[in-house]
Amino acid sequence: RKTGPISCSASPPVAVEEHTSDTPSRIDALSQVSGVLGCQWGDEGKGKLVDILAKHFDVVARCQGGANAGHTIYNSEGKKFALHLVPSGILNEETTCVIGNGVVVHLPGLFKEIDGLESNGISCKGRILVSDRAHLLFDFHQEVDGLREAELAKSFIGTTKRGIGPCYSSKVIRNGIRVSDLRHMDTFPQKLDLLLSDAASRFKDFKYTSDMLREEVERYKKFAERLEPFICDTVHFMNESILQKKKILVEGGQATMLDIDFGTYPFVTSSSPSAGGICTGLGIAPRTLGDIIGVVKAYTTRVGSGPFPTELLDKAGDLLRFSGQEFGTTTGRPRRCGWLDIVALKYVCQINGFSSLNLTKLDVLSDLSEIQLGVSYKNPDGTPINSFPADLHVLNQLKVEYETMPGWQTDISSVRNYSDLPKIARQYVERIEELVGVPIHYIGVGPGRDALIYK
Ligand code: 2SA
Ligand code: GDP
Ligand code: MG
Repeated sequence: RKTGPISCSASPPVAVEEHTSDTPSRIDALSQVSGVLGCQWGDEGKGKLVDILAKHFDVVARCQGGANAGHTIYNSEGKKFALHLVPSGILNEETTCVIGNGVVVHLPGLFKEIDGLESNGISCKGRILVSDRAHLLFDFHQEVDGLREAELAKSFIGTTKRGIGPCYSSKVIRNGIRVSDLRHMDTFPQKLDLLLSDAASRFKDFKYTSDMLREEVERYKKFAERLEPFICDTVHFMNESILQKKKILVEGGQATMLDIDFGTYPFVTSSSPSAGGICTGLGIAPRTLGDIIGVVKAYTTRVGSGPFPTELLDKAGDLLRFSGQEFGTTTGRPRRCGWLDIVALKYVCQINGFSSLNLTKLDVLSDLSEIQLGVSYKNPDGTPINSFPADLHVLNQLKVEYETMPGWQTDISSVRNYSDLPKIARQYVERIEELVGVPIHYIGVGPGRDALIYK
């Protein structure tokens, strides 16, 4: 059960027991360190679940990705918020939000997000902690993202152009600039010069001048001052919070099918949105992790290029896009749509060891007379494929075998008890559970906070 406020300093805060007698037992039973991760290609509705769970957790932490994430949430009055870097726990005023070491932070974007939240009456000061080990994502990383995509021409990744790949590249090649470097403005210009010169030598269209460096340094001097109260040794903070028995919820961005290792490489993001990314992106030990909830849409969507075995390229896909309002939260791009892919879901369940699933957007399927589930893959010669293939050639040629189920053709958006769902809708839910072997504990039937069924 959630306890009182925490400070970033090492001094232990007083723990205040909060009475939450109306908490659904599913939420009460979640372990001290829990996680919410995407099971498909992102946009499953992770933000909504995190926002709902936040009031039962002391800390909500992001461990990877950056402002490529787009998490749409609604407050109790139905006001919409689109979050990118700030964790989706921010609407719950007692929750501390951590931006961990594994996140890449674009400061102009972060401040814009904070200003937007504060102008809506949501206080951020003292509630957002930014890791001193997190890497800084500069505007030039975004420009390079665009240049790289242009260079790839027809085989472009379809990135969000938020500079994610270039910033993680700087990190891995070891000339990245971290939040803690903002405390040493004397050496900062030299480090930034190295980064910008690198980009200029690599891309002929990247124009780098000494004025540019001077202006950027001046800008970052101001950012450094503004960021100072938010900077925290979040590794220490997270581990102290665990010792103090605080409840911690980790919010994943993107999803396992976009994971740099497990996704459909190279059509992936540049971080680890899977369970492993929680430990490396926050500095907490694997044995501290408890429940990890996988969020899976009742159908599948993907933005950007890359394999999508169950994609619907006909009117059925358009129908899902419009009923589900499938347009990118960050870029507004139309999302590709298709049926639920059980082969991919089983693969993702194996990698993450989910304790339960949140099936979202079940309401979007309500108009359909028939629903299909992709249950197995075959090679063009008819031989079975027993696991999710790494090879793009195999992925691009395989045939999906479907199970067809009837649609329930009834509006379910106001249903709040599992037993009140039409029998055919329950059969769909239970067939998914049976095929993947992980229980579905939460079912989304609308975008609002209340539109959740506890099973
Ligand atoms: P990037 O920008 O380097 O991470 O892009 C690499 C691939 O990862 C995909 N990606 C995403 N897919 C779904 N949703 C994301 N967030 C936004 C949203 C996306 C948007 O919530 O809607 O607004 O377009 C996200 N972020 C990265 C991306 O499409 C590439 O396939
Ligand atoms: P995230 O990136 O996983 O947090 O997901 P996004 O916020 O990018 O996209 C999910 C979209 O679906 C958002 O617009 C949510 O408001 C909406 N949403 C979430 N759950 C449900 C649901 O159960 N039903 C419906 N109709 N919409 C939902
Ligand atoms: Mg999203």
